[in-house]
Amino acid sequence: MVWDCAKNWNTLLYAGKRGRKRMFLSSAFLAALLLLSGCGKESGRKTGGTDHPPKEGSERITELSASESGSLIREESGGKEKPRTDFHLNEEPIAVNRGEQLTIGFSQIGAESDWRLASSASMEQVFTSDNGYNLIFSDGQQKQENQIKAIREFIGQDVDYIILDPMTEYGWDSSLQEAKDAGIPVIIVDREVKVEDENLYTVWAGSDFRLEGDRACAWLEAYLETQPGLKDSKIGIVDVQGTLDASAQIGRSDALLEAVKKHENWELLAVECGDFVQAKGREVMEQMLKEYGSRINVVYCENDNMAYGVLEALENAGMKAGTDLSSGEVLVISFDAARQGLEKTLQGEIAVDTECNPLYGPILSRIIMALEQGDELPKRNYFEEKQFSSLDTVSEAVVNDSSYPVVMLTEELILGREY
Ligand code: GYE
Repeated sequence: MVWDCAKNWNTLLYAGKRGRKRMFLSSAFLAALLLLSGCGKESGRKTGGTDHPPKEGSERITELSASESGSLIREESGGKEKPRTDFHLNEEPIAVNRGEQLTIGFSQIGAESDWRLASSASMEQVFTSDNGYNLIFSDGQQKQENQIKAIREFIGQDVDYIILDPMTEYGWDSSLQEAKDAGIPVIIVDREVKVEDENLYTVWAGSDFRLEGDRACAWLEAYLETQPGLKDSKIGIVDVQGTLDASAQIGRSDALLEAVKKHENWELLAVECGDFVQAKGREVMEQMLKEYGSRINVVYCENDNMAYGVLEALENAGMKAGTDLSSGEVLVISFDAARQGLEKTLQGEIAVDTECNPLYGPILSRIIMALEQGDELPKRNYFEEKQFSSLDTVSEAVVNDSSYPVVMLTEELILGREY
């Protein structure tokens, strides 16, 4: 209860320019506001949905639109996870009659991948002047120092909110402290920040990267079990990692390390960074092929663009991507589920593609509206995601006793997606 009250105080006092203007309010009036905001009684905010994915399988999921796949399903607050269904990517972005525009400073990482381009487009589609926003978009060009500079510029411009998609997890304490001192709320999206004081940002929304990795590994485990000829054979794996110290890399790499520990016959031959970029993915794969050649059975590739590079390298080396390991094919695992990635999955070049949804513009707009209204939001909010394959041999991936359905890809499904 005490913790809830503290959080409500924080939300009320920390709601952008309007929040700052409110700070002259007398403490008696603030106490009244605290009561109104739900302190002292159960919050009336509705939650619903489920932590566990539906078990109906591919049929129902094929019917869902791509945008639905980005619903925000889980909130984590006070160390507990609760279901949450009140933000959805498929809802209209909010255009409320505010009477004044909100200025949003958005620090984007760069343009390294299809995923990143889709996320920038989503922001630009939602944060328009028609929707009541003035968006200042800053491209960090793959450098954390540029992002820090952008935060400082946003502070100088006295923006209403800062949205940060942080390149790596560490190194944000001072700039976020400066934003806090200036009374500007910071929303972290996609990757996470690790800061000494969690109050330096208001809320985080993004993907559960560890779960993505766990689901990919669970799929591999289930697939190998369907291949009796491979039982107990050594499975040589290489990991083409994303940008080091980025949450997406950490979660996905950790999942693989853990899975390798659990399987005596899985051998992690090499781990190399391809920076989430196609050309680097190809280079790294070329190197690994030189060193390990046909010992490589599985390439665990931490995003689609690097997977495209990996596929080029395999082709140039005269090797075939596929799932028939006993005939020497190399099984490629990927993440993001961008359109081209899914096309390659449908063609069988990528065996399984685990979704990471970049269409977070509408969710951020809803988060901002909630903050504007003084609502209390959970600190951490996860997007719901799917997993796609064109093989029908594995219908679910099981992680920590939860079953996650694997969606059977169709051309129609790919065409219906937004990215
Ligand atoms: O997987 C990759 C991008 O942070 C989730 O960054 C994001 C990752 C995504 O460049 O394609």
